[in-house]
Amino acid sequence: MAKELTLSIIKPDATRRNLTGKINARFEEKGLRIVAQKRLWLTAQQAEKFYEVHKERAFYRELCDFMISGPVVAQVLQGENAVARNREIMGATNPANAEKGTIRKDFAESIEANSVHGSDSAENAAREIAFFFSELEIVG
Ligand code: IDP
Ligand code: MG
Repeated sequence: MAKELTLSIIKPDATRRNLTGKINARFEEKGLRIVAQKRLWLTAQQAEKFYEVHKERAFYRELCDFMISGPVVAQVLQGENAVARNREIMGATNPANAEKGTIRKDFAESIEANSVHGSDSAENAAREIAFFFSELEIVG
């Protein structure tokens, strides 16, 4: 299968606990390559736009507030089947349901403060990558 790209975000609960390196080591150890990366503090408007797909969900407001509570690290991961592979490495949304050895099982604080975001399809990955990065910033 061809190499694929996916968008990953290390969320504010994880940057606050200085877990950026530990989380990135999981991706690298499991065969994904970080081909673009930036640390930034999202504005409310940016968080609302990024999570627009969830705007009808009960947790939308709270999620946006959480995502602007501290810095995040946005990154593009590259590898075989990267979208699905990243979702496996991350684990289930709710850390209580996440498999042993996943990022969320080992690091998440709650269903909301769950340490990482990962695109859920190739189509969403393309949209989410374009939200944060220009083509020039992605170096495989
Ligand atoms: P995902 O991040 O595993 O793809 P989504 O359903 O896309 O999960 O939800 C986006 C984010 O919204 C989650 O990662 C989590 O931070 C937050 N979230 C999801 N469900 C809940 C909930 O029931 N309560 C509070 N926050 C939630
Ligand atoms: Mg999602």
